[in-house]
Amino acid sequence: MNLGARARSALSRAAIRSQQRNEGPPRRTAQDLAEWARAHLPDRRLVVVSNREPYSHLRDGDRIRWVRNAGGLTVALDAVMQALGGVWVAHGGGDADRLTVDARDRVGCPPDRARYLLRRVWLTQEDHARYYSGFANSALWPLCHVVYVRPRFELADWDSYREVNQRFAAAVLEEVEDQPALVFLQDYHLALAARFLKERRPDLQVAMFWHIPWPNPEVFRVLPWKEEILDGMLANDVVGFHIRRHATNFLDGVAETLEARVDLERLAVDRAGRRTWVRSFPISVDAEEIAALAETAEVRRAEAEIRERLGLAGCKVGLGVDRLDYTKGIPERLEALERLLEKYPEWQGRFAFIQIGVPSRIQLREYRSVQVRVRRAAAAINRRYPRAGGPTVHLIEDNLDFRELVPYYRMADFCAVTALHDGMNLVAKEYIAASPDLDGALVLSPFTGAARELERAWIASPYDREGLADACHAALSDAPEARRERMAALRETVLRRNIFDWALDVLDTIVSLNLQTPAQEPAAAMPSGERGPTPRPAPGDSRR
Ligand code: GDG
Repeated sequence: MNLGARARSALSRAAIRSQQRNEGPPRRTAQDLAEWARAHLPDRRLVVVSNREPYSHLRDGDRIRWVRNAGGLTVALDAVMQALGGVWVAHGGGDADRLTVDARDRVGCPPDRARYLLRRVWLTQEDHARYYSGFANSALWPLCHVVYVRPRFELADWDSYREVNQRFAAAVLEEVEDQPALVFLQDYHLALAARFLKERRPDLQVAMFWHIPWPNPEVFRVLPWKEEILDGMLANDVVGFHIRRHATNFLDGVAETLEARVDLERLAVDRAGRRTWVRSFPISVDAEEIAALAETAEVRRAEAEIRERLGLAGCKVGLGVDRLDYTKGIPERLEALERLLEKYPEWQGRFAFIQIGVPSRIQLREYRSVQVRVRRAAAAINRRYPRAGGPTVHLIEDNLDFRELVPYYRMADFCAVTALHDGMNLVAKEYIAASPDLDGALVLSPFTGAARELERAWIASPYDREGLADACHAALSDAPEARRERMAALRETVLRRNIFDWALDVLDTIVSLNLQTPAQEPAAAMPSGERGPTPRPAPGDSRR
């Protein structure tokens, strides 16, 4: 063993010991976040804005019930809002949402013990078809994820997107009245909202977090409304991405598209007398809560029940958990698993794979088509490699409650996260947080944001079927001590930076960078790395 490998192994052993003693670096908590807000936002309202609401109300016969919505963004920010209070502005999508709001379209959340207000914005079916399914999910989503699904650009979708962004901004302005506020916009549905907010209230602090990748300028420049999208985003004081590459892609796109001073060293854009800071903040999960949940007797019982129900006795188990989205690389994963069984026949009959695939955006053709591909690939494996206890691939097309998901995480011998391109991918971190006995392995695509942090995962490209099959084999056959070392190191990473660290970093950066933002156009010389004004390509320019 060379020196590097020895040092890494010693560190991992230390990590195992520290995991076993449940030690580790001091962790940020919801309490820390609340204290930070009391100290730094004493006289300002906090307003979070996202398309998706954290809780929906649904009709259930004569009754109304509420559900907490799944999805990385809503789950993460709900924990933050419960700690901080304030207002969350979002689209009211539940069929009983209108029946549960007050005269100002607000409802307390969580509905059983209100900690903050949810202000619902109403969208018509036409808005939904054009702003959400159209521009957001058929233009921006495929544009930003470089996965070879061609984006569709429709003028009517774009018009609707602008109009809905205006409506979200109007709801925020109503909520803040004439008070100072920090408005935190979420994701690609709301790229124009900051511009509408600042037009009316230039004094508001406004920041945006872009939860999905930002493409390189070669890809970005096909967007017919690229100037307007960038103009909208540059109305924010801070724009955040998960990783530095997405931030620099964004800055490169600005430099190519607009007349602006792009400072690659300070990661800032100066334009029309104001500055936008661009930063990376890798998001995480509420790791302690997931870890605690995974240790409960209820989860252990559920795990045993699942093993029994799916006939998994004596079987190694692999797991995938995703929205059924073409970006998540699910068909590619199943093809690699078929190759695993072919190339390493010792796993035939001794290995089962559980794929939880939450139906998503099913009104769009590409999403229906990924669902069909996944079903076919699972059926093909089950035909070719039958297993005595039950099917080799169990496809669960259901939206489970998060508590129901944890036993699957806990029981899996490996979890496969094989996104073709992703912002972060929270499933990778949730799986690690839910593996307290260190008996698990992560097979991870290098095209996820998580791969930057989770270096001890088995990194394998979903585009390389052979390599991915080999990585799954390695994850299954690794010696027990080596597995534990890897998992301990991964857990240390995930537990070191949880969702509260992310929120604190983002909010503290917004507050402190805003203090540094020059009121006037900065006259100071730009440091090296600066790019001067970039000429806007003329119409008909061959670079378009
Ligand atoms: C976007 C970006 C970025 C899954 N199945 C169920 C369920 N889930 C939850 C998981 C996890 C979340 O959904 C998925 O999070 P991801 O991060 O993988 O992906 P996206 O939803 O595409 O999120 C992504 C994220 O925003 C945050 O910034 O990481 O890159 O694409 O939390 O647990 N939850 C429940 N039932 C399920 O069946 N309750």
